[in-house]
Amino acid sequence: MFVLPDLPYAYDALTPVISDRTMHIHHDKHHAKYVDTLNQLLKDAGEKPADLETVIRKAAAEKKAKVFNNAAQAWNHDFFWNSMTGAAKPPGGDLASAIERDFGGLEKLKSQFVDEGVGHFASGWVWIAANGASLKVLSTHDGANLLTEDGLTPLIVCDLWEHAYYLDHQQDRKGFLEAWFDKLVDWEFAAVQYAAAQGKGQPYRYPAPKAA
Ligand code: MN3
Repeated sequence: MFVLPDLPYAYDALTPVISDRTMHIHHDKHHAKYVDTLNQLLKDAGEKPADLETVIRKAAAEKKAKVFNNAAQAWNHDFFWNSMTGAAKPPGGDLASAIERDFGGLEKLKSQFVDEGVGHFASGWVWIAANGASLKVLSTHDGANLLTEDGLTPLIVCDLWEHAYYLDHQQDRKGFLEAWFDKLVDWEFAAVQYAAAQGKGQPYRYPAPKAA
């Protein structure tokens, strides 16, 4: 059984950009539902997978949409929680140099990230990813993520589904993304992912399942 990991901070750590109420609904209801549905689907199929990453790749290859959507959404949400912090510091080291080299600075990366998220039609996710040392901004639809994309390691992600921002920002996706980028990105987490993209250390993995 896959678990619903606890948030890596308090429910009110991300205020005022993301309220305590949004975090309770988003984590305790939305994220929990994806995990529960996935566990039920795996139980019905008699499967006991060792890790969520394998489930996602296998479901994508076998075109099992329901398993894929729930597994990928479980993964994406935990990755999203880890992409944020209530004590954000600017990027440093190699990652800061790469942002300067590939985008011309943090403000330009922000513009590209916000434009990608605003321009993304309907639900999905906006990512900063690395292909080896080089950085890029991209978005994926519905539950899709980068585990099925060869060579791409995600650094951070932001949820573009309306449930992520509607209570706090109503229809203002742009305002949400700007505030999110300025106040909440955990660049230290991104830096660990960036090192892993270049073969230094391990990238983020969803917590291992527990016996039922
Ligand atoms: Mn969500």
